[in-house]
Amino acid sequence: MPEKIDYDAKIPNNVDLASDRRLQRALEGWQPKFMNWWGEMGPTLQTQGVYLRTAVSVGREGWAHFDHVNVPDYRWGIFLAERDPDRRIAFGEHKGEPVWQQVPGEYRAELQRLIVIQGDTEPASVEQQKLLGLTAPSLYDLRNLFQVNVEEGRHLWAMVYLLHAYFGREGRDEAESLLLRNSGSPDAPRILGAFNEETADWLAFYMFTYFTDRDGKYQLGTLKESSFDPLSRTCEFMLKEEAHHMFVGTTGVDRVVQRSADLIVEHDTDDIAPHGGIPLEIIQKYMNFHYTVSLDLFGSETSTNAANYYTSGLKGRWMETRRKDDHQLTDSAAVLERPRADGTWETEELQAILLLNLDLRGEYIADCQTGVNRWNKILSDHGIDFRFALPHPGFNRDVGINSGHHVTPDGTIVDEPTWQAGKRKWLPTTEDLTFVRSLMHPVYERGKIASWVAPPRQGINGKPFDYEYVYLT
Ligand code: BYC
Ligand code: FE
Ligand code: FE
Repeated sequence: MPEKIDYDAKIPNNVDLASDRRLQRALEGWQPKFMNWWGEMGPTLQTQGVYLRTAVSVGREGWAHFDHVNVPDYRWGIFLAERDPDRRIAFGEHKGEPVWQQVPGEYRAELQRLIVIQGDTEPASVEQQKLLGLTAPSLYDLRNLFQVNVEEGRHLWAMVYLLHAYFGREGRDEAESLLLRNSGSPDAPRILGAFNEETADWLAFYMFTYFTDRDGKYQLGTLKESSFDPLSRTCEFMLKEEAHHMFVGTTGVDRVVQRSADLIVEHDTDDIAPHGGIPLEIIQKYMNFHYTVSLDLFGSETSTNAANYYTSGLKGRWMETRRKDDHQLTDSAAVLERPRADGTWETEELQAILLLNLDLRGEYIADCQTGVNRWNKILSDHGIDFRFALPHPGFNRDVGINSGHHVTPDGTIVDEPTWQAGKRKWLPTTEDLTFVRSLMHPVYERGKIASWVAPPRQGINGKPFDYEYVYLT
């Protein structure tokens, strides 16, 4: 199994593409379509070079190389984590059998669907973030935006490789369609709801990379458990890149909270808008929005789709191999909290295998809480009493058992008028969005930063904050 990445090839790869001429030609046919899509739907801001990380190896150490590159010349490639020749299926009815190197006929449709859904989110996020380069708060942030964008582009490549290599003509058609749907398009929208929302400002970008990229982490984590080994190995490598996206989100929100807290202390008032800061209530509303649309990405709490994926061995649980049970779940139970029409919650016990989306969502929620704790620590260190909180998982939901119910952030089921009256307090209003947008001005002098966010503690790859991360014309 070749481990070194061939950078002389048109499409950098470690899958020995050169040995399969048909596949290579098919992917080289898709490549200019990808470049057209990038040109039209990718970042609006043109630069003379961005200090980017490019994958050069998939090994544990030193997989990345940093240098200024012209963004359209980024080497998008196909990189799978190393193959474990002894790997066996860890769950479901095929548990213990060797993993699959080809797609079993009976699971073809389901696997293709999972890969298409995953692939659809990657270019969608680039489209959502298209305009952000016009208003970045610093060159450091601008660089991080481009880094996230090129890697989401590479994640699209990762899924397109699987479609081309393993799903024949249908797979090639799906690969084309991934470039034809567009975020927010009325005729051909992206598949999942959250990926049709605008990422209209940088606070939204930090929230998106914190909450929505984190859904990516958990979904990729379950696909990494897949019995279809090429999918597993692709996801394993994507997860390495994904860590940086979440870093951008975590530290981005840190820095906004830090700046707001500094301004509250400095001016001895919560009303920091006149001082160019974002009030804590608005940060909380953004959190409520991005968290809840991300919860929708886990699908319905009860899902026979998810149960079938599990039994067939297509999609596992988070940290499947570390779980201490039979990895088949044929007779385990789990509980679900369901809103009732009379405004109370009922607890229902169901087969665990029907509640796998809920299981994954639970892992995700616990992880999200760690961010909230660190943001609250910033507030308490400043002697500020305000505390951020994740809303109840029933709040503001469009997918699953809570859709069609009105649930407040503290978990009270309310009627329509109460919901309408409360909404302004819980979710960003047009005025809030307009205000945040009014703060978004590009700050592209080295070492300078916008009014509403603190500088990062550290730069990228050991470089200082005032490094020239992006060459502008
Ligand atoms: N919007 O059994 P159910 C990332 C549909 S993010 C619209 O509840 P299932 C990234 C569903 O398709 C990670 N429709 O759902 C982050 C089904 O339709 P059918 C992306 C939705 O299948 C940032 C019906 O409702 N990866 O990587 O168990 C930047 C009932 O389905 C939605 C994946 O999602 C929705 N939100 O679970 C860049 C992994 N939710 O069959 C990238 C692959 C459900 O009735 N996807 N529906 O027509 C999956 O594993 C599953 O498809 C889902 C849904 C978890 C998404
Ligand atoms: Fe991604
Ligand atoms: Fe990501």
